[in-house]
Amino acid sequence: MAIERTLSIVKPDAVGKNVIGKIYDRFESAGLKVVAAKMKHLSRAEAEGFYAVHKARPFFNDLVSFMISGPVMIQTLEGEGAILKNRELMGATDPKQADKGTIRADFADSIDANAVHGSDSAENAAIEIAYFFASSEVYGR
Ligand code: RTP
Ligand code: MG
Repeated sequence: MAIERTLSIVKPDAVGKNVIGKIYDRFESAGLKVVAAKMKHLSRAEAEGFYAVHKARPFFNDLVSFMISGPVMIQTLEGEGAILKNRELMGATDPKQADKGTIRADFADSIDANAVHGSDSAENAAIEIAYFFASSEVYGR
């Protein structure tokens, strides 16, 4: 399988619960490497731009308000099949539906406060990584 990069965000609920390190351990234990990282308190405009694909969805305003409710930890992950691997580690969007042992099953409280974001396709991964990181800030292979 090819080496890929994906964009991951530890959302405000998980940052507030002090589990950044526990979530990073899931990535590293699965062979995903953190090749870029920054903590940031997003502005409303930054969060709206990041989630622009969801603009027409009924949950858009709640999603943006939640994402700016506190700082987030943003990282680029690199590894074999990184996009799908990260989605598997995260678990289903709604933590009640998420498989045991996934990040959302273990750390998320609700479909809104669901601990992590992960890119869902190669195309979106490239867009999302470039949204937060200059190429000079990504230290991959
Ligand atoms: P994410 O983009 O954050 O990695 O999550 P995802 O792919 O699993 O879910 P997505 O469909 O992209 O939705 C983005 C975020 O919006 C919130 N959401 N709420 N109330 C609802 O029905 C609903 N659906 C989605 C979730 O917080 C989800 O992570
Ligand atoms: Mg998504």
